[in-house]
Amino acid sequence: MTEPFSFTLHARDGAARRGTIRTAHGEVATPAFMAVGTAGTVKAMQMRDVRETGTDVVLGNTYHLMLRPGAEQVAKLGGLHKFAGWPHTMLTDSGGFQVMSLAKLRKVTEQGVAFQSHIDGSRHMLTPERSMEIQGLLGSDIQMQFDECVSLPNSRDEIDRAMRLSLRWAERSKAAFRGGDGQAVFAIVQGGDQTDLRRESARELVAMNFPGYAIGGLAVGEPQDVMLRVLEDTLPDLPQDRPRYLMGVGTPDDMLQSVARGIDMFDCVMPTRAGRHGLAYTRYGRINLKNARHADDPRPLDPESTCPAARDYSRAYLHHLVRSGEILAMTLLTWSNIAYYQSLMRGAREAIEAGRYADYVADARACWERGDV
Ligand code: PRF
Repeated sequence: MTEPFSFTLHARDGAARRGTIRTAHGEVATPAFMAVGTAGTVKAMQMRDVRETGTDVVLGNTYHLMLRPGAEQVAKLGGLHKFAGWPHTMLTDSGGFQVMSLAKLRKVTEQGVAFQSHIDGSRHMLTPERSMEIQGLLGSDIQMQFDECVSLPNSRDEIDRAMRLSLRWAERSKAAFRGGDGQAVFAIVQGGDQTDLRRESARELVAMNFPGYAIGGLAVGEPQDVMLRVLEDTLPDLPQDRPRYLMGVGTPDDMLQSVARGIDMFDCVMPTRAGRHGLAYTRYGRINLKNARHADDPRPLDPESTCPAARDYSRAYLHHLVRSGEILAMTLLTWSNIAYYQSLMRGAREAIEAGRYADYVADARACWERGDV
């Protein structure tokens, strides 16, 4: 028999938390960065190498997988873990956020969202019930409620409307969730940049007693100080004994600042997307390998990294690969970026355990700013 889904807190340093999530497919050390694997692949990577970076969770998307190859097809082939070759914890997003950014001719009603596929124009409907059914067919360990995220800045009326709709969809998502042992459905707090709406959203969701809570509707156009203020307003209303997940965030600095305020989980396309565009995230800050100044540089991205991509190839060679449009450039930079994000989180976990998180953040920032030249 599988153990139930659980979250254990091991240590605290200020508001920062060090914990372990247990799911049907293993343990997740928090604070955690989850690698984005939208269509059942962490683009350009083999799962073996993703795992080797220290990744505990890969994230899949309801929206992409329902359109191609289809949730029923994935289920027929044994579920997403088996299909994608990732036997560890999988989290799936519920689809609404991706519908809003990718689909054509979207129409939001009380029932759900009707839209046309960005792939072939075919018509579909996502509702809380269908989203949870799809996430069940995919078999993910952590499933997200169906919600509506609005961009910022936005009118208070619009933020209010989407937050209340998301609360009603949270109820319906929870009722439709069919997970077994070791699986869980998380709620998503909305409310834009409005403190009172955020707090109302959080309190209503807590009353529904979810096993985990996400903060949605951030990193959607607002400056970092607004995002951090919203976290400070919202997190005290969430229970200490449940994991908190900040969706779609962020830069290395966004993550360290959010951990300091009590966030446990992140996902972001930044390390993977940037890696496909010639950008490296390293201990020494962001390095644009397209830049001619790297053409003669024999140094690796980081000689002390445990990641072969960061340690075993010169910047001159990576520059050459990027300039030549070689596939290997994408693989190596994605790999190195994920490895850096994971090392940053590993360091955060160790620092929280040792009660020196503030120093850890100050040191990381100093190193980004100093660079390596
Ligand atoms: N809701 C969902 N997924 C998301 C978001 C959200 O608000 C965000 C916001 N940054 C990223 N991914 N369901």
